[in-house]
Amino acid sequence: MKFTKTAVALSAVALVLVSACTTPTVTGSPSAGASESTGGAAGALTMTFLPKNLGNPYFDTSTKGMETAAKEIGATTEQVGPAEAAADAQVQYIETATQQKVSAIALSANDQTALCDSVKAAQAAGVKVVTFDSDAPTCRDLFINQATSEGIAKVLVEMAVDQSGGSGEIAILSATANATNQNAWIDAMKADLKANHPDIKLVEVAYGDDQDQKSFDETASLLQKHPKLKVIVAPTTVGIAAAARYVSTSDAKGKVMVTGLGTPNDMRAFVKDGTVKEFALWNPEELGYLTVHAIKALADGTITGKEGDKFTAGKLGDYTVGANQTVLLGDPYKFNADNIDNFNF
Ligand code: RAM
Repeated sequence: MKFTKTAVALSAVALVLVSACTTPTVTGSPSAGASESTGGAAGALTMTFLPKNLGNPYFDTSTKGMETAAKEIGATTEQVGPAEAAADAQVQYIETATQQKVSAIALSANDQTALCDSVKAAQAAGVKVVTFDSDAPTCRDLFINQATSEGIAKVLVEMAVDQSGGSGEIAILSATANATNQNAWIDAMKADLKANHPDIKLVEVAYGDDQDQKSFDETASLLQKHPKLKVIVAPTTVGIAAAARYVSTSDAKGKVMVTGLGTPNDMRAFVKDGTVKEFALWNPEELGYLTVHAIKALADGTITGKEGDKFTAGKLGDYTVGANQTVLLGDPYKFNADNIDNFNF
């Protein structure tokens, strides 16, 4: 497993060093076209990074990992993306990258299938499309998965069981209703709850759309509609931070626990003030770093996406492509009052 406490603490140090000496390119419009050369020679790889949305600390961190790996391999990179996490808003960026004939697009897909026409057009023009974080399983060349859906769901359910005492009402505050990743995790959570925790009742799945204000408002509404609620599980870094902020200053503090997937830097204050007992995540910086090394391996023919293909991802070491053209980063990790100060992302 790559995501040990030591590895993350070291990578947090690396993150500070990296951010001190590079300026990741972030452009908000497809026509802005400002790209940053990371030192690539003629014929070097060019990559467009397209997260679900800009301004999300989770993707800021994955981009740092991507930029680190791009420097190592001499690739030229550009990050683009919409302000709101919507698939139709991502299409224009895929089309622009296709016109620019970049070598590859690293995409966190806001929908399983809605991007596939533009993804296929990119591929027909010779652009590799590699999803990371949130997949478009029927059309991409490769998916870099942070952890299995079952593994993520298991950790989320474990925390909900622990924080509810094993019975009573819980609710989920998700990202967008179409997000491939959250929907897969929620389906796996429902299966786990049904099979193993019949005394826990999932009363509602609400959607904050990975927007801070909408997530905050949906939290208020969940608390109002479900007075017996014990736990809000938000499997989104934006949602969990907004839910914790709401609960921390409301009467629900101490009665309704907030858990899910968050970044340690967003959640630290809420762990310290008792709103949050425990939450989980993987290392987004490592996810970005692995994605760029996988793109290089795909572009230079080291891997084709076939199960069993092997490549080396720089300092993270060796990886093997699994079923369905998927590369797995590792396991999710739990953060709580005992360990949160060891992390800086
Ligand atoms: C948000 C996004 C992202 C997800 C994390 C946990 O930042 O929805 O896709 O992986 O939360």
